[in-house]
This record gives sequence, C-alpha cells and structure tokens, in this order.
Amino acid sequence: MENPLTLTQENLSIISDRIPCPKYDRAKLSMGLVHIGVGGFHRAHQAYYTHQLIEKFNGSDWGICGVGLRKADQKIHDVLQKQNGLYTLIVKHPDGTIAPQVMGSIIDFQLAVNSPSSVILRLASEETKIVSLTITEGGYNFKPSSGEFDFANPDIQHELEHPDDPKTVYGFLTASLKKRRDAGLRAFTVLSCDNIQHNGDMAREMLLAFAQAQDRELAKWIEEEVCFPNSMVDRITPVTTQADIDYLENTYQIKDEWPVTCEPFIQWVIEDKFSNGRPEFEKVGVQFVPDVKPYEKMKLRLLNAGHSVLGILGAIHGYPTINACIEDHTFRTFLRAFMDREATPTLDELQGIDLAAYKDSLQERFANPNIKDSVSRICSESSAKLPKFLIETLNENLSSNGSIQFAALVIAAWCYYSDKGVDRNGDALEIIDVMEGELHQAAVQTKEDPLSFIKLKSIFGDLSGNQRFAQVYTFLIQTIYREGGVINLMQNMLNSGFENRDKN
Ligand code: CS2
Repeated sequence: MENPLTLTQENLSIISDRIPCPKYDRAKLSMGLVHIGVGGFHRAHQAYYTHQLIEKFNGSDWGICGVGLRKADQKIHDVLQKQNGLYTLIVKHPDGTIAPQVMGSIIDFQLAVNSPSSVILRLASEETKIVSLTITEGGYNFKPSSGEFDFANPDIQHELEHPDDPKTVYGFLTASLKKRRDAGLRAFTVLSCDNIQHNGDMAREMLLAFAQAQDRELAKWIEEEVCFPNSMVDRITPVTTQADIDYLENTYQIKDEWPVTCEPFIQWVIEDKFSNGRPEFEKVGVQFVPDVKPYEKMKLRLLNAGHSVLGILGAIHGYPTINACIEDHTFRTFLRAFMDREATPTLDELQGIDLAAYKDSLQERFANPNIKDSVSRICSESSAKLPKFLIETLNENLSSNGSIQFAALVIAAWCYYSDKGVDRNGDALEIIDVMEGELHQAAVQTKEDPLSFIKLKSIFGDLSGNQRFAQVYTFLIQTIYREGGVINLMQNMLNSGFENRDKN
C-alpha cells in the first residue's frame, strides 16, 4: 500500500501516477481571473473549464485568484492555502464510474476579512481582466419582492460611508474600479455566474445603484466602461461528504481535505461582451451567444425550480436525496407535470432546443444514483431561491390564467416544512436559511390564519391578495395540515382530481 500523500504542489508528481494532475507549469500562470465566492460550484464549473483551457490550449493568462468575502470562507481559504490551490474534482457517472482529477487553475486565494486592502489591490491590478461571481441568489442585496437595491443593509451603510473599508461585493468592486479609473487602467468585466435570471443585468443594476449613492462620477465611469455579460451556468454539485474525502484516501492514498464531487454534465452559456478581453472558453465547450436570456429562463424554471419542487416535497416526505425522490413514481410524475403544465408555458422561444428532450435529460440527471444530492442543500436558502425559481412562474400563470396548483402545493409544503421542522417520520429537517426565524414565525400562525405564511411580503409580494391563489392555497394548506403530509394531494392532482378546482 502506498503512503497517503497530502495534495500539494510538491507531491503532485507522485500523485500524478495515481490520478490525472495538471500538466502545465502553474508558476507561470497570470491571474487574469478573480473569482468571488469559491464554493463547490465554482470549483466544479468555472475552475474546471479554466483548467481545461490552460491544459489543452495554453490559456496561461487565465489563472484564478479566489476571493472569500465572508467569515465562513475561512475554511476554504485555509484548505486551499495548505494545498497550494489544488483540489480533486470527483466526477460521478450514473453507471457508477468515478473519475477523480486534480484541478490546478486556482493559484491564489484571499480572504477579505483578513485583509480587505490586498483584495482591493488584486482586483485593481492590471493583470485582472475579469471578476466573476458566485455569491448566491441572496448575495445581490436586492429586495426579493420589488427587486430594488436594499440600502437598509448595515454593511452597505458602512461601506457607503467608508469606501476604503468595504464589506460586500459592491464595496470591493467600487473601491477597486475607482483605483483602476484613477490609474488609467481598463475596467474589468463583471461576470455573474449565479442562478438569477439576467444575472449580469442584475449585477449591473445593483452595482450602479450602490455606486450612485457612493460616488456619482465613478458610477458614470462604471456605466460606460464595465461590461456585465449575462450567463447561464449548469452542473449539479452536491455538498462534499466525509465519504468523498475517505474515498480518495482509501482508494488513491490522497489526502485532500476538501474535494468536490459533481455530475458529468456541464454547461455554460455566456453573452459575448467583455470589457478587457476574455479566455477562449469556446475551445473547451462554452457557448458564446448574443442573448442568453431564453437559456437562463429555461434552466431556472425547469432545472432549479424542478429541484425545489422535489426538494421541498421530498423533505416533508422523508426522502434524503433528490435521486430518492425521482425513484418514487408519484414524485417523478409530479415533477414532469409541473414542468409541462406550469413552467413550460412561461418560457420564451428556444431555437435549436428540444424542450421535451431537455426535460427528459433533467429527469435522468436528477436520477443519477451516485450524486446523492441532499434535499437539505436544495432547500437551503429557499427564501432567496424560490422568488427566482418558482414565484415568477406562478405570477405569470396567474396573469395568463394558467395552471398554478403544482407551484401552489410546493409553497404550501414549504410553509408546513418551516412550521414543523420535521419530516413525516418525525425526524428533524436540516433547515438552512437566513430567514429561518421569520419563515417559522409566519408559518406557525397558519392554524389561525391560513394565509399567514404567504403574507411575508418580502418573499411573496402581493400573492396573498390574489383571490384565485388564496383560494387554491387555502385548500392545499388546510389539507396538508389535516393529513400531515403531501403525498395524497400529489396523487390527487396527478389523477386530475384537483385540476378543475384550479381554474377560474
Ligand atoms: C440547485 C442548484 O441551488 C439549488 O437549489 O438547484 O444548485 C443546481 O444544482 C445548479 O444550479 C445546477 O447547475
């Protein structure tokens, strides 16, 4: 048995006898990319594409400097520092094949809370051409129901008054863009990679709102100089488990403290508008298009919403993973009915895409038995996700008098989930949401007022005032509380027992 080796640059030549490792000289890479928010997704997606580009097409200008803005990023900072930015990407195929590979594209990592000034300098450096973001749906600092920038956030207040002591992404972007302007450098591109429709437009709108309040002249420069391409990103990346870490050590004698696992599927569609050059990502399969909007809407409303449909209903029902949900005929059929009857009618025309095949492929991806994507990951931060993934679809169907019952059931189930905090077997649910307290408070009042949950305006807007929705929702929520579950309702809906009730 070989010696377990810690994944570091020094050990790479030995490790490369065990699994594929970077073949390029990492010391020679420039840091053209700075990425804010280095989670599992970034490491399975953008950093993977970048690794491929560097390795196969000599994209040596595009090494990545990771940046963490939150205290919680300390752990990834420490691990990546210790491992010289190296980590293992473990691709898990549906047939059971497992393909681990060491990624080398991240060459530095900086933690903003430790040293805000060095993060500003990195962003302001001439070497930096693109600043990409995965800061989560909640990180954009907009009010979910109105879409306006939330100036009440104390961190935003702080950085408006202290531009040299930024806290949020907006403070860091303005502080560094100001330095670039003053030094006569070109602006970088801001490339959002979050699951938000029109993510680039959103980043632009929010950054400009902030910059206008901080420094009007600078805001004008940003408006003219910075490009914010919209992009659609896709790769299912479950939370890393101890079993993944053990697998590498037991099978390959590699000690990697934080590998990433993912499915084989990967997709990135980006609008081709950049302020300061870009990697030739098309060489490694990225699609550059003039308008990404139809693609992102399709992905958010089918894949992400589909995940939430399964995750929330599955959590209450006691399923731990998305593939366990999909194996259940009722869940699988319910998901398809939601996609066909409620999500699809709201999509724009998609040239060259066979939607039926896309939906089939989602079902297959969700069914991958080796991914074991936990429903708790999917349900995490639902207060930021559902307004984007599900509620917009629901509102459009209310306007067009389309079907609403499938989405309404998910929202009613989310209320029950937030109230009870246990599944149907009485086992505690792992609820991760910044609004957990407010959601619980609103949900526990359901018995007195069936609409109490959907009166949370910051999430649902005026939904409780919509008579048709209120009627459907009241019926559903009362049935869930009476029956202590969702499965009968799901079956009834599929047998069309409820379909007609849903029409005005
Ligand atoms: C998931 C996404 O956050 C979620 O709930 O739907 O993380 C999803 O797995 C990715 O967007 C896949 O590309």
